[in-house]
Amino acid sequence: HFGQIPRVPGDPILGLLDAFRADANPAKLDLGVGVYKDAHGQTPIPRAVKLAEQRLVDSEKTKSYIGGHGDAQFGALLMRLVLSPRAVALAEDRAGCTQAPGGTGALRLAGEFIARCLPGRTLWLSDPTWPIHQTLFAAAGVPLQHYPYVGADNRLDRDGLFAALERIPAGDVVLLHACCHNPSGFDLSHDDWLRVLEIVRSRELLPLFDFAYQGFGEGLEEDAWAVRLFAETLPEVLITSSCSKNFGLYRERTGALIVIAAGHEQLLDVRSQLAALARGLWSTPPAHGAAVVTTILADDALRQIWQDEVEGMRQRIASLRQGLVEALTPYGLAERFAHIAEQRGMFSYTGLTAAQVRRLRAEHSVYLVESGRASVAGLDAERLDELARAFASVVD
Ligand code: PLP
Ligand code: TYF
Repeated sequence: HFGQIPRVPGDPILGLLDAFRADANPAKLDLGVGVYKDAHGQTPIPRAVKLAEQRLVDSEKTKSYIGGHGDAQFGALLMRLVLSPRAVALAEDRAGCTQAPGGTGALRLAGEFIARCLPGRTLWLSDPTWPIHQTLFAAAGVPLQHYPYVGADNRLDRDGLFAALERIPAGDVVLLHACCHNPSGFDLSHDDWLRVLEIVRSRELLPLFDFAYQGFGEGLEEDAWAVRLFAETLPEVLITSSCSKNFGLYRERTGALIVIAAGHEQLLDVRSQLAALARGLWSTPPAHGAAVVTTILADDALRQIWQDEVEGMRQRIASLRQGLVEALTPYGLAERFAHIAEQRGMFSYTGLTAAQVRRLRAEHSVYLVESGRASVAGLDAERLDELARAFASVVD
């Protein structure tokens, strides 16, 4: 039975948490996992979530199963948040939402759908991308390829990106980070997106947007710009939306796969397949997180509280980015690390090498992913100078 089972390595990002916890140095700094932290180093439950949960305790009447696509009201409200209430695909009844356990569940469902219903199509991922993309799409049996995204100079490789997209075989699927690219923090400009759209349209590619950080880049509406552009222009789009970060619901596993099809009948065909695939994965999705999101989005007062909280998180991260570059100035490193202030979202590709990251950890108890990715959302404004000093001591 279990005697011959090989041991495999753990999650490269979540594994950092264990190493961090085991580190006895009181001056340790965790810039590993992408989880938002407030000024007290806590990952708080947003006030809007607490208020919604209190209401749910009183109003919830059953714990019976929700359907295979999840809660319909959640789906309707989430699609309006992502696509806007005025989206053409909503008016034409060709957009549908399938609730899933987190963005990860939605991505896995998308992977199963591609593997089973679009056989032979290759899925193109950015290089680099969130490492879990590779693992979960490979597990679903989807053939994978990469397109360039960040160059050797640690800058967005626009030319490499466009050239590679132009060569993708017609009909293939291309995964695009809607905003706040994980791991690099480099996002496309509006002009870049228009160019990507042109290539996707002319090559007849199917875009799959991973939308895990709505609200963390420029704002809730602004961050949906690319998704909405594609959704308004193309007949078919896939979007995985995660409520983990912007609602602070991480462990409640709340997300969805949104499908836009060419017409209502095609949408029903696709949705029948998604329900069947989801049945084999998790049967029906967890209800609590989606009920919280529904309660917040359906209530003007709660929604306002939540929007202000998301904006607060976004601004805090932006000011930490600025603060870190300022803290690096006395060390003559402001220019070298200026990109940290220009990147978007929770993460920054610092440009530090794996060897430098290992030194940061061994000599300063500062934890980054070996790729040089720092979770800016985990910084402490009081300790930016310490961090700058640590950076200065490991760079040449
Ligand atoms: N996609 C990206 C790029 C992410 O960084 C994350 C983060 O955790 C997810 C998807 C999925 O998040 P979750 O499954 O926690 O909703
Ligand atoms: O990239 C990150 O840090 C976040 C959190 O298996 C995360 O997306 C990391 C690894 C993982 C799940 C979530």
